[in-house]
Amino acid sequence: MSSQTERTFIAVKPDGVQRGLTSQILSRFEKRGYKLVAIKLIKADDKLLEQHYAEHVGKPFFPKMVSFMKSGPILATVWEGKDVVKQGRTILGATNPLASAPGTIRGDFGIDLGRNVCHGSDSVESAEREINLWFKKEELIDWESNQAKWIYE
Ligand code: IDP
Ligand code: MG
Repeated sequence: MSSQTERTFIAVKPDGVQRGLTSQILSRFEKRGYKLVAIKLIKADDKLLEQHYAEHVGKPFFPKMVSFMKSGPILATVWEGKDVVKQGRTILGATNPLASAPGTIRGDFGIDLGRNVCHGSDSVESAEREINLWFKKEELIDWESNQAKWIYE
């Protein structure tokens, strides 16, 4: 059971929200069988983005990336389920959409690296850190899915 409580942070970036892709992205995680435990539309500020992308601070692309991430609302979500961090990255596709397989979100909806539609945590540790950055404890909802017995054996 505990393997089913792994969580990941998935965000639809401003390009994905502007292009009306949010419902399709949510749908891919829902249909796979993952459980939504938090969701909100948010306009990120410099502080949040510098913490979120701490590993990229100082890189040449960083200022442009931050201004893009501040250019509109982001749909922030948390999903729960077995192996959801790794599977979430697979559902998103490769960082560069041109290297992403068709069938992935970036492979289906993106072309340029700086407009790759979505974000997903890259490890269980990053997921925990990012979830705590983007959400307050009380925004994470514990609930039992009636579908669980049809998804897990
Ligand atoms: P990830 O989003 O797949 O985890 P990261 O390497 O963590 O990829 O990079 C964070 C985001 O920064 C990417 O999703 C992409 O939008 C942007 N990015 C990464 N490298 C570059 C670059 O060289 N030029 C422009 N944007 C970049
Ligand atoms: Mg990353």
